[in-house]
Amino acid sequence: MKLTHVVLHRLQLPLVAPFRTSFGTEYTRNALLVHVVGPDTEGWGECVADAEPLYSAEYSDGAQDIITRFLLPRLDADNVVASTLHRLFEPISGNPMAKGSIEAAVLDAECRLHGQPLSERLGATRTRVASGVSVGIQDSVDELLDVVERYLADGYLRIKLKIEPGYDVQPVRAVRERFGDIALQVDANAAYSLADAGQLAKLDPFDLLLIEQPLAVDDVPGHAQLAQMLRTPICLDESIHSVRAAVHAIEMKACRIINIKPGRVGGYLEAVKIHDLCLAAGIGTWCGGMLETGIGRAANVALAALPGFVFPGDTSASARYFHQDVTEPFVLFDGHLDVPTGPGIGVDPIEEPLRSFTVSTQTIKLG
Ligand code: OSB
Ligand code: MG
Repeated sequence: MKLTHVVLHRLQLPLVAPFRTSFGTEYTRNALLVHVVGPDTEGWGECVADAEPLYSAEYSDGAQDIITRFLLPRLDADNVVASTLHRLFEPISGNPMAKGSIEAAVLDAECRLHGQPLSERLGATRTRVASGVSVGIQDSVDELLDVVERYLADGYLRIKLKIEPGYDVQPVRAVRERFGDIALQVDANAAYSLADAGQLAKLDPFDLLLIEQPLAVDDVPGHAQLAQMLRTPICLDESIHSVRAAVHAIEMKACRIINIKPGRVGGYLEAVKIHDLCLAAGIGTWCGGMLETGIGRAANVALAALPGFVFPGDTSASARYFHQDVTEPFVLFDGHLDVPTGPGIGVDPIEEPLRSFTVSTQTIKLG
């Protein structure tokens, strides 16, 4: 596939409510959209790096720099092939979110060229995906109960509570007592250490689906030890940055479940490989999210339609994040999002919201 240029769009979308996790509070989604353009096709991808390097080492300005200076120059503009990009970018260390965003845009362009939906290209077996919602840390348990009540009324099929030391057992107990037998899980974003095992074990009586990334990103052995001490299944997010990392974590019995985020692992094709590995190894998976706009969400929903995604994902409706999305909004029906059926990711940015949310653009000529 021939490409002539790439346009990077930096966007700022206000969130409907601040999103607080153990690593910080986000008020705005700083999105970096990658638009690849050729004579016969075009495609869109979303870089999930945030403005600050808190969830991971990558951040928007850095990702833009890596993309323009080190990744795009490696492309052969006359022959860009999505399935070769992972290898092509391998000499550049790390930076999976930057790499994955280019791959996503190129995949979209390839699929559009062939009139093929991305879901089909990735191997999807479903036409709609079950949606959960990730609930940020609230100022009080009463406020948390109100927020959860609203999401359940919206129809979300699973609730994920963000936790941190000092805000764990009490909110979980309150939600369990108030809402009974709902599908409930927690995400610590690496805020605990192995010395907190006793405290984390106090979550066991609440029959959580899983506890996501309790320990540090580089502490896979610690998760293996913790797994022996908890009844609640451990799910890894931050620690799984590649297929290899997934293989090691599974061999070590550090997790029974993996949250697959395409950005974190360097792209949708790598995400499919981790999915396949998990399916073969009996490891449960679900599709995570990074507060994506409709561009990244469309691709995530396509991925989440693969058979190994046995738990509802953090694939929430546009309205959970934004008053106005940059695409036609994703809407919840019966707790599910429909998988787009058009070519590629099946959605396009709409000119007006795209323009008003854009804070800068950069055009890079290829070849
Ligand atoms: O740890 O899963 C996470 C959002 C930003 C960064 C990290 C995480 C999250 C979420 C929200 O939990 C997922 C979403 O709804 O997109
Ligand atoms: Mg997480």
